Amino acid sequence: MSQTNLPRHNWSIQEVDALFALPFSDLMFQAQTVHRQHFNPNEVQVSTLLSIKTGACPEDCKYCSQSARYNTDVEKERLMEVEKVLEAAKIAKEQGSTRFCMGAGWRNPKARDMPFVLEMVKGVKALGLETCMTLGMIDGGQADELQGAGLDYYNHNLDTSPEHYNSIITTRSFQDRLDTLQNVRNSGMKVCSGGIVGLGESAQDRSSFLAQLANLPKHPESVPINMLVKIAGTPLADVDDLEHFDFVRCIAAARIMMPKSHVRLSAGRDAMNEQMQAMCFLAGANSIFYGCKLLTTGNPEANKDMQLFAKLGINTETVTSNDVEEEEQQITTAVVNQQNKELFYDAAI
Ligand code: SAM
Ligand code: DTB
Ligand code: SF4
Repeated sequence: MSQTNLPRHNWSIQEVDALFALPFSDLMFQAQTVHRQHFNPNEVQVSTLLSIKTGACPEDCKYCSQSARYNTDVEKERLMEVEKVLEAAKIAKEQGSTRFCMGAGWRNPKARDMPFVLEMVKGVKALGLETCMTLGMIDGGQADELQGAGLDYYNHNLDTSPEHYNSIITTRSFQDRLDTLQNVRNSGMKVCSGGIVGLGESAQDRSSFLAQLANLPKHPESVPINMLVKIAGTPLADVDDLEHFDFVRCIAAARIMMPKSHVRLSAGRDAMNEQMQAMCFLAGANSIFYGCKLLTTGNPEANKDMQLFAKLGINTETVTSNDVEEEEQQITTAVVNQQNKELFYDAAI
């Protein structure tokens, strides 16, 4: 472990390999030690995800249900109306979510889409929720416009290692992704960036991918680690499963390498039992997507998550970056945490 508590930006792939090679218990101990230096280990941030524009995407990401190039079951939908998005955001807030993430199946937003997207940001923000969007590649001007409308986070994943990247996506480059992240940073928005494991990559690819994230000039504030959700009809529909312990190791390594970032146990929870999810929290994951749907695939039911949190003594994290609504949000979260405990005790009796 490093001698100082300062986040580092000079990880070599060999150093990351060495983390992965540690005995599981030693890696978990390091990850938990780092986690407790920077976070309350019994708090998890919860975000709700909504697909505001689904399918017919021109990109060729081999894992994705929304690419127009593969024959998947996803129904194409136009950009949602602003009012419908705000209705979904209100429900997410009532259920105790503190951040609302809106995703679009786009290569990049077109000029004609921007006014609608900006209205969505303003409306969701006015509800007292943190806002996040993932719309594909954005240029500097679009990043500034989104920031100006009140967007707190922009999600854009590196997805995998630079070495494995061309086997997964050919319609945009790894450098394109770095450029979008730079535009987001320059605008002053917070960066949400992570990737997917279980794409058939090697162990070395996982080290290289995490080194890329940790060696960014500033660590992303939020790091989603997705376990591939296999989609029928995509080229990765039948790829071999990733060993679950290797997924937990990725979470632990991300925690150690990006000590102050929220590490999100992202897609793939529906295929994990409670014990596996608990192990991810022990490894330093402290954020989840909450609500029964991700973008096009399923996620555990909200009440299941609340029961799991109650069993583990986990509270949902309150919003700290939005002073105006903070008090109201704390009350909502306190109520949800209380309901959470009651749910558990009811179930236990
Ligand atoms: N179209 C935009 C883009 O690609 O930047 C935004 C939406 S896209 C669905 C956001 C991210 O979701 C992807 O970069 C990928 O990391 C993740 N993702 C997509 N499909 C997934 C799947 N089947 N399993 C796990 N993660 C997935
Ligand atoms: C991220 O890293 N994971 C989310 C979010 N960013 C946009 C998306 C997960 C998508 C899972 C597959 C689906 O539901 O289509
Ligand atoms: Fe399109 Fe995003 Fe899916 Fe790639 S990941 S196909 S860009 S929606």
